[in-house]
Amino acid sequence: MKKVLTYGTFDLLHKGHIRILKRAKELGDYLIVAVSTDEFNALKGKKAYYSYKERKEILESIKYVDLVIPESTWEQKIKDVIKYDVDTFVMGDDWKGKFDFLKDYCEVIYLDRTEGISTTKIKEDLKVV
Ligand code: C2G
Repeated sequence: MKKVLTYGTFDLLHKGHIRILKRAKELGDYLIVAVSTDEFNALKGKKAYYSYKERKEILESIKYVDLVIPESTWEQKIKDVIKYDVDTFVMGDDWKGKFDFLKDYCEVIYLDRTEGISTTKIKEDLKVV
């Protein structure tokens, strides 16, 4: 069984998230998503609208997703790749090159980001002027 792993906040789920999860799943048979905890988001300078628990519940309802685990540090990726016997690590290409150190442990693939949509854009567009 080919296992794929990806990381993210996945707040205010949108088509960009769905498309990367779909393409990530197409690279294997089992997709693990490490979703950022609220505390880790604070480290990333992000404040998610949905809590970790809610974002986890939403991701678990997506047909492409097989397992959701917490992302609580920048340093956990190698441990996760080994612990879950991951074959392929996937991220959007806004992260291109940032996780190449994982190439010693698994395949590393950066997929094109979906243009024109982001959680930030959604928040901006919904702001009542
Ligand atoms: N994404 C995308 N297209 C968009 C928006 C996001 O393909 N329009 C992808 C991102 O490239 C990322 C994933 O969706 O691979 C999740 O995006 P975010 O929730 O913004 O995650 P991020 O804050 O980039 O956190 O350790 C890695 C970090 O946790 C990544």
